[in-house]
Amino acid sequence: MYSIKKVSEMLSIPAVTIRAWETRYQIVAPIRGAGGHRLYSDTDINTLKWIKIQMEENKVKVSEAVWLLKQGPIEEQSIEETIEKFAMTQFRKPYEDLMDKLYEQLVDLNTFQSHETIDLAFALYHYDEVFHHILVPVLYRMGEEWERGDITAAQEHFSTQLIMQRFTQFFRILPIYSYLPKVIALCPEGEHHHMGLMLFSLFMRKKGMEVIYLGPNTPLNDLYQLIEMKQISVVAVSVTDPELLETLENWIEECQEQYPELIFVLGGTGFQHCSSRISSYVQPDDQKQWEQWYKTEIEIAI
Ligand code: B12
Repeated sequence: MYSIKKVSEMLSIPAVTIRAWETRYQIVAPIRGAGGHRLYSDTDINTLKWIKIQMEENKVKVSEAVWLLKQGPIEEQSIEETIEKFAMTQFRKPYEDLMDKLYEQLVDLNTFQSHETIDLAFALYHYDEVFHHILVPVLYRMGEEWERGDITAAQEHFSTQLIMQRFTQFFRILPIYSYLPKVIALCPEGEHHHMGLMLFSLFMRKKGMEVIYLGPNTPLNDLYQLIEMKQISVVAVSVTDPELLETLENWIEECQEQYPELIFVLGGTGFQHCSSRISSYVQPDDQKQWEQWYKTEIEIAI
C-alpha cells in the first residue's frame, strides 16, 4: 500500500488532484491507515495512471477519461468514437462540464484559468444561469468537501473569494435607480454562510435597487448609525444557524421601535422554525416568490 505522497511522486500528479478525482469521480477508494491517512493499492495506482495517460496522450478531459474508464475495456482505435458518444451525453447536461472544469481549477488554486472558465460561462449563458447553476453549485460542492475534510480551508477560501469577486463585479455593472428603496444585506455575527444572501442581493440589484452588501459575520450593534446615515429602507438578513435567531429577533424589534417604516426580509434555512415575532418577514428560497415579495413590498412602497 502507498501513501498519497508516494503516489503523487510516482505518478507526478499533485496530491490535491488525486483527492479531487477521488471525491468528485470516486475512481479510487483508498483504505484509511491507523492515523486516518489514505493508503492506495496497486489497482488504484493503475487506475490513476490510466486516467493520466488518457489526458496526456489522447488529450481528453478528466471527466471524459473517467467516463471512458467506466465503459470498461475499449479498443485503442475506437477511443475517438467513444469520446464523441461522451460529448453527446454531455449535451443534455450543459452546465456540468463547465462546473467540473471550474471545480478542478479552483481546487488547483489557479486564478487565471478559473477566471477564464467563468468568462466562458458568461459568454455561453445568461448571468443568472451562471450564478445559479454553475458558480453557487461549485461553491456548494466545495463546502461539502471541506466539511468532509477532502479539501483544505485554503482551497475553500480561495474559491469563495474568487467567485465573490465575480458577484461584486456584477453588482457594479447593473444600474441603480435612486427612486427605489436602499438595502443593507447581511448575515449576523457568527453566520458565515452567505451564498443565499448573495443570490437574493443579485435579485434586488437586477431590479435596480442599491444594495450595500455587508456580507457574513456582521455585528448588529453598529447598524443603527448606518441605517440613518444611508437612509436605508430595507434590511435583508440571511441565517443558517437557528441559535442566532434570538439575538436577531431582539434586534429587529428594537429597530422597528426606532424606525417603524423599515422593511425586513429574512431568508435561509435557519428561519425554518422561527418565532411568530418575525415569521411574516421570512421569504422562501424560490425566485417566483421573491418576485411576489418585490411586487407587494417594494413596488407598493414607491
Ligand atoms: C457551502 C457551505 C459552507 C461554506 C460557506 C461558504 C460561504 N461563503 O457561504 C463553508 C465551508 C465556509 C462552511 C462552513 C461551515 N458550515 Co457549512 N455548509 C455549506 C453547505 C455545503 C452549503 C450551504 C450553501 O451555501 N447553500 C447554497 C445556498 C444558495 O443555499 P441557502 O443558504 O439555503 O440559500 C437559499 C435559501 O435558503 C434562500 N436564502 C438564503 N439566504 C437568504 C436571505 C434572504 C433575504 C432571502 C429572501 C432568501 C435567502 O435563498 C437561497 C437560494 O435558494 C451546507 C450543506 C447544506 N446541505 O446546506 C453546509 C451547512 C450549512 N454548514 C453547516 C455548518 C455547521 C458549518 C460550520 C459551522 C461548521 C462545519 N460544518 O464544520 C462552518 C461555519 C464556519 C464558521 N466559522 O462559522 C451546517 C449548518 C447546520 C446548522 N443548521 O447550523 C450545514 C447544513 C452542513 C451540515 N450538514 O450540517 N459551510
